[in-house]
Amino acid sequence: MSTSTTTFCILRLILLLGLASASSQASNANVNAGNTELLTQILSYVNVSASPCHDYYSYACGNWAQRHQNDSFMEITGLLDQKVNEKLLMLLAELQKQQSSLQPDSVQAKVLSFFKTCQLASGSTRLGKHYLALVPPNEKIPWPQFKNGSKAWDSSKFHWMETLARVQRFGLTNALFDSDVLPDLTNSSNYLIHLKTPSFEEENERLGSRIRTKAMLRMLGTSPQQATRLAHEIKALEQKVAALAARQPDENDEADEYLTVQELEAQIGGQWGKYFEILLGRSVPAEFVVYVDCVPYLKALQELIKDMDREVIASYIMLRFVSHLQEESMESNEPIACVQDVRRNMELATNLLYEQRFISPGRLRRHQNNLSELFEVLRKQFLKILQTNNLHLAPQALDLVRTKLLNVTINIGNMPQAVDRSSFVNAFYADLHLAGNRDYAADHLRLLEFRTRRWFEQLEREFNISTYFYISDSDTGMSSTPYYMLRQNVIIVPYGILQRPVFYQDSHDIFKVSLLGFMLSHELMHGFVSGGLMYDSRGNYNELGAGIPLEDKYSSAISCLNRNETEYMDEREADIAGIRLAYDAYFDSDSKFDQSQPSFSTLTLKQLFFLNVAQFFCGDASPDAFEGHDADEMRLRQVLINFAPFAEAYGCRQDNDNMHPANKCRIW
Ligand SMILES: *[C@@H]1O[C@H](CO)[C@@H](O)[C@H](O)[C@H]1NC(C)=O
Ligand SMILES: *[C@@H]1O[C@H](CO)[C@@H](O)[C@H](O)[C@H]1NC(C)=O
Ligand SMILES: *[C@@H]1O[C@H](CO)[C@@H](O)[C@H](O)[C@H]1NC(C)=O
Ligand SMILES: *[C@@H]1O[C@H](CO)[C@@H](O)[C@H](O)[C@H]1NC(C)=O
Ligand SMILES: *[C@@H]1O[C@H](CO)[C@@H](O)[C@H](O)[C@H]1NC(C)=O
Ligand SMILES: *[C@@H]1O[C@H](CO)[C@@H](O)[C@H](O)[C@H]1NC(C)=O
Ligand SMILES: *[C@@H]1O[C@H](CO)[C@@H](O)[C@H](O)[C@H]1NC(C)=O
Ligand SMILES: CC(=O)N[C@H]1CO[C@H](CO)[C@@H](O)[C@@H]1O
Ligand SMILES: [Zn+2]
Repeated sequence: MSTSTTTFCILRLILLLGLASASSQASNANVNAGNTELLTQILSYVNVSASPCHDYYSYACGNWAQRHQNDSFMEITGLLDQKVNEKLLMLLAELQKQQSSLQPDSVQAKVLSFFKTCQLASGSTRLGKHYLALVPPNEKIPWPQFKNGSKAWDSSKFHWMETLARVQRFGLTNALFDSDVLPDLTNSSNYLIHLKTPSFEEENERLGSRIRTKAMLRMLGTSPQQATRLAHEIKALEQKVAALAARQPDENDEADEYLTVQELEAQIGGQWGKYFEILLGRSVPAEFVVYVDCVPYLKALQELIKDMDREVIASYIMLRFVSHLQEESMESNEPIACVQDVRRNMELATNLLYEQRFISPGRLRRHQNNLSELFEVLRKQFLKILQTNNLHLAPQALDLVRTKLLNVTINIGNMPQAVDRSSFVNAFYADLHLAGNRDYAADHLRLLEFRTRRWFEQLEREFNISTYFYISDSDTGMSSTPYYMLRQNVIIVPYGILQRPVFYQDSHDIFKVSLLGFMLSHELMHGFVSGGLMYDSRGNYNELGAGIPLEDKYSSAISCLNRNETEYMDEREADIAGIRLAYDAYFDSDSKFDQSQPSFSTLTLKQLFFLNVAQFFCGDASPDAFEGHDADEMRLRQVLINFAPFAEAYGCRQDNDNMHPANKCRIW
């Protein structure tokens, strides 16, 4: 056994002894010290010169940027991620010291191997060119720019669907058409391949400008003359495809269909059987069923591509592939970047190691109990709201909502909840074989392929909540923020959130119910907002649920909320409904929480509640840095101006103060 493991044993032992011998008085003192520490941090962000009723964001977050001027993160969740990364870095250093005693095929060894590859691989193994040499369009030809000397590129050997399937195995989606494995709309137990029209909305869903496209081609080895011509033609191809995708389907065309491979080939043309075989890496029978909501588009696409220069199509697919790879890479071999790289590529393994090293079984159980307890309080609060039926829903609709609410589950750590985790995770990674030869692209490609393969394997079994975890995309894998899975009706709470300042087991409940309580109720409400209500308790499409947002009272609440326009109405709904849930859970007359004035602060409990929630939104990101949400300042303002107890807590004057307009919007 190496020295480092011994050290941990001693450390653990001391901790245990320390706890065992602590008198209740001493632990009370600890609790108070913990509360004071939390409060000190909270107050350090406050700009006392700003007026809470005029601009609560300036008041609650005014000093945040200054306090964190030397930090690379931009908000509280970034701070938590940094803590997670630092812990993982320590864990990896420990693994490194024990390297010789690690089982070569253990999850630990695989995690360490990729971390070291990230750190030690030469820059040349990270280049797009190198990836492309490892993944040619097929086994017979290279990408056009790598062709042999003066011989022409043998375009007769290029088949676009085959090449697309080959690069999609590494996680590329949304190029030419989108092909993904998702739960069946009407039965979420079953996963199906969904073929969809590609989207061109986001920047990463299309190529850059012609100049950028040309520069990329040059970087990948295309000659200057070729690059000019190709960039022009590739952009033209993308524009034609985007135009097809934007075309409204004919009234007569079926909107969506379950089609067999055989039917696809007959209706659309193209070698779909072969495509799916390559994509799934197994034989696919002619009766294999996929879900297609874009038959006319796919027909038109086949027609379009039939007459195009194959070199242009190959180059288009190649560029989209390389952009995808760039997005999936950290482009740095700094230790923290490599930790993030491990997190995003091997999330399940990382979660297991983090749990084993930093959360003892006893502590995990206490966290689980505490979190479940908090969640049950929030659930009960929403049940109470449903009883009052503010929205005047019909009894069946109300029933649907209630059943769904009762069925929401929590998954802590994004881990399978009802199995032996260690053996589950080891089995999960059993057929991942990393080369560990300091070739970054080689191992990165193996990991991307591995994750995509596991994702596609969801086709082969029914959904099972006992073994469920989300095979996350890279961004989710690197983040500690809770999220809600619509089709599984599960809230996933990453381990990273269960630490200070968001969660401190022994702190006063006001800190927990405000910040973590708000995060959980926001996620819970995602199941009960415009974009969530159409799914029932099992995540199946439900007509009755889909109708709820169209009801009078609901739709006027939406118009009210949209008086300051937002692209992200679901988020705003979840915020506005979520704050009420968390607040009432604490302050309702029948709440179990202590409502007496705490000794550690002169702020009232209600003020503490709002201050702690508000600081979830603090940060120093520029307003246009937000994706999928309004900017934090806007989010906070909307939450508070629409929630009367805020104005009461601070004695704001109605219509005189910015933060207290008379007209407030309420959904549930
Ligand atoms: C604090 O608030 C005052 C009053 O609004 C303002 O003048 C000052 O710039 C704020 N300080 C910071 C650091 O934002
Ligand atoms: C940031 O770094 C500068 C220079 O080292 C130091 O003077 C300053 O106190 C630091 N700020 C904080 C909030 O730690
Ligand atoms: C290039 O040509 C040589 C000789 O004709 C051949 O051995 C080699 O396999 C070719 N390489 C590619 C990538 O086609
Ligand atoms: C969903 O599919 C599974 C497996 O095919 C089946 O057992 C189940 O009854 C289906 N559920 C519904 C609601 O149709
Ligand atoms: C969490 O656990 C602590 C200590 O075990 C307890 O005092 C507190 O009431 C619990 N809070 C919630 C919200 O469950
Ligand atoms: C779900 O998984 C658990 C654990 O592997 C297993 O015991 C159970 O039978 C599975 N349930 C279904 C319906 O397959
Ligand atoms: C939000 O809407 C209100 C009422 O129309 C308006 O007074 C206010 O300026 C808007 N705020 C923002 C940030 O757009
Ligand atoms: C997974 C789960 O919680 N299922 C429950 C959903 O709700 C119904 C009705 O309340 C229960 O019978 C299920 O057990
Ligand atoms: Zn959200």
